[in-house]
Amino acid sequence: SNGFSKRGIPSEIPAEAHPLSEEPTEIASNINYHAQYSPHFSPLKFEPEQAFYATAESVRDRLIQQWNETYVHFHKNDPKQTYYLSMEYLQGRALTNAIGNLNIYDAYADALNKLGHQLEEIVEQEKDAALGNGGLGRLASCFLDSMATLNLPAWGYGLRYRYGLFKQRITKEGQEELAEDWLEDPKHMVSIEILQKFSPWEIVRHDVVFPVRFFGQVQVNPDGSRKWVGGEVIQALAYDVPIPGYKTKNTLSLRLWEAKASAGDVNLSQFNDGQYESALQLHSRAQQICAVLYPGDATEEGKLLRLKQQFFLCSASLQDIISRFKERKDGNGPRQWSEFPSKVAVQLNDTHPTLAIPELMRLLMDDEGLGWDEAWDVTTRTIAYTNHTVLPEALEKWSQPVMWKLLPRHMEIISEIDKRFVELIHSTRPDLEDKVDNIRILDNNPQKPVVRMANLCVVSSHTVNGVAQLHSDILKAELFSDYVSIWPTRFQNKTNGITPRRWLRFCSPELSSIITKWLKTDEWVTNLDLLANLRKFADDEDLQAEWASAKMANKERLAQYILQVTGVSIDPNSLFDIQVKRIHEYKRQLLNILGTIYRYKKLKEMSPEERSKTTPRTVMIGGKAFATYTNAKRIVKLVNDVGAVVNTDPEVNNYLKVVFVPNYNVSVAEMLIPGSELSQHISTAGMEASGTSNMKFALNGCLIIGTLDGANIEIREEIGEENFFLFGATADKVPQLRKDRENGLFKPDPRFEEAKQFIRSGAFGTYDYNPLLESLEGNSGYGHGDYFLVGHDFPSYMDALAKVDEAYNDKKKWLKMSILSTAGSGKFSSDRTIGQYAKEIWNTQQCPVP
Ligand code: NBG
Repeated sequence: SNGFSKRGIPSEIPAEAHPLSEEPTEIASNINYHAQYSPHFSPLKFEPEQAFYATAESVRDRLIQQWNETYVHFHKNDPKQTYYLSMEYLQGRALTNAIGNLNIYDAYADALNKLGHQLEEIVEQEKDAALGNGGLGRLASCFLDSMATLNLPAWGYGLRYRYGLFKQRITKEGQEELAEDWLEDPKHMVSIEILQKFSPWEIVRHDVVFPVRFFGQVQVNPDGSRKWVGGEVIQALAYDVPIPGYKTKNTLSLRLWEAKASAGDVNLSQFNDGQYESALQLHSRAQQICAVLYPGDATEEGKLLRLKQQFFLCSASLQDIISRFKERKDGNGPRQWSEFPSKVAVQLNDTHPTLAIPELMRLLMDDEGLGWDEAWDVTTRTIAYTNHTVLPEALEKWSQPVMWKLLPRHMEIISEIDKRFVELIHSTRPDLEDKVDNIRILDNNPQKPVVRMANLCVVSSHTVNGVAQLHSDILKAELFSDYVSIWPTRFQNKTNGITPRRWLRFCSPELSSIITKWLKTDEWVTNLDLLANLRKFADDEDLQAEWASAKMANKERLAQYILQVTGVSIDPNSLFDIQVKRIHEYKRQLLNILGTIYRYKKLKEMSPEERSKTTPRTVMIGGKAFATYTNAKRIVKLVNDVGAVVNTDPEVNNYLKVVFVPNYNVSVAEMLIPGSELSQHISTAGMEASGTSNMKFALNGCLIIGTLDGANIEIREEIGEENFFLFGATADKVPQLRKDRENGLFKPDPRFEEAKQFIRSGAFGTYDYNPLLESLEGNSGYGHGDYFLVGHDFPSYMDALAKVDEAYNDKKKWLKMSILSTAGSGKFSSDRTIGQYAKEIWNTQQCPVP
């Protein structure tokens, strides 16, 4: 011991940098090297936290090597590249994924052993990079993994938020939000000797900086050309996060922009006069841009900030894309702009990066001198748009006056696109004349003039896609039906997928080795359709026994975790029933908890004898509620209140436990999903565009109780309807059911009334749940009158739950269903999804690094 810390680096291991060796001893030296020479900590300490950073930096050496090779290879071969623009990425932790993809997991485990550490413990030190809200951000991260694994030339672009998605703490009051500082932990304030804000995975690119303008005015030049001038200019500085593919050299970049003021923006004379704040004004305004992931947009300031973020991402990314395009000249001098769409595919992840459209037009016309028609042709052949929701509140609309102020040149361009679209309707589609006000881009309602971002996307993209078959059908039949009649071939479906690396291979090594053993190959990790070969063994007793023991190990690990974070002890022999996702009324966590309440009430009424014949169940619900979404927060509180009563009720708590899993995030999901047996995907039909956790659960052999919504439909098709617990109204019936309800034709099921009454009786405490219960009553309308049809679907939901109990009691049958669920999940690999985007939207080809 060196006398400075409990644990120092073993002195017999030399500190040497062997960045590429796969020998555990050499890796240990390399980790040791980083522990001593990367100046984040005192070199005298080597506790798990320091060991994590040193390990991550050692892995980063390898990533940088491959990443450089990939860049050089792409530069030389000049393939068409995809640029994925997204305001969100939910990367989660990177260490296991990186060493898993690089195929050096065991070597790192050995190396750390030599240094006196356990890899499992080191992995736990890493903070989740939570630069996203939910499914949309996680999808972007799965897509990056697949693009790298499939050797596709691509870049991800996003923002380097200082604070990602908030951290959820559960108190007696319900949910509390805390700033989530993924770049540093408050406890580091004492343990980091040289304090820096950093993530070990990113590479700051001081050589990649672009100016981004806000406000200002449009200057008209003598030749009639226009130029955006004045206002304020903020610098976008690139941070690159290497994205390794699985067992390939190809390593892509997720380029995150950070906003900075330039050195010249300090007003030194003001500063010297003691006016520090105004001297540094632009610095502080620049800092605001990337400060938080989703600034509250209830205020005008909040809206403006969010719009600035969106533009910042679009402008910096497009300048970068254009400079790369120009850099790669062909043999005959500079490239023709008409070639741009054959070198560049830009994918907009929802409408958040819509401003890429007018920004590309502006750069082409005002900076590069193209005429309107040429610029429009290039833009529309380059841009494609993915829609992720039909919920009205998620369809972005920006105030025209705010846009004119912040982005005057872009508003000119948007107005011109709008005008030309209206002219097109006038001249070619008189039949749509009376609809033109709804489908044009500008909504000129004098009370509240807005720009409709989804309309701008549809009009300006070569391809528009939904994220599951039902969702894509609904887009075509409803939201975008008029555009379909104008451009029938523009619309496609791309059913979402998930990466099998993170979501099975690495999060459940136990189940993975069983699969590899029975399939006699591990090729399923990159060819997930091979899982179908498990079907023929679904009845095999040996496989079933191995399957059951892997599940049990994962359940025990999960039970440990739940005990640690909630203090509630759960029984690994009970049925683990999980619903985890953002809390939203349409996702119907309320239906789940009402069903659970009814179950509790019935258990209470039973004799001990009767009770002992029931199927013990552990209900776990987790997810974050948006900070200002009161009904969602009431649901979180209700689940916690129910848990507090049920879990301490000695009469029933051997048969039912109710746990709210706090702070649900990617890492928590990696723990929950492998240990799950039943998962709930119970949205009102037609409202969940796809869902992606349903795919993760199914892949891990967890059975689904669900509605015919989003990707549930396709999952059920693949794994067989006998292996899916279906209930609820179908999407086509929903509008009529809402009308019926309005006309007093809805007769609530007595069980539904009983459950609600039980809450009102004060069984779960004195908190006022009336506002929540009232959302289930009264006149129909968005957000009230049971718009989400909880009452309608309740009886069929209870019947489906009863079928679950029955199936679970037959262990062999359940195991078979579980195996068939995994076997039927091949379609839901994001490799399949990305392969389809590449072929059917981007027209890009693989470009593997030799
Ligand atoms: C979400 C949908 C999910 C879908 C993901 C990814 C938004 C706007 N949409 O159903 O609600 O799985 O996108 O496509 O976050």
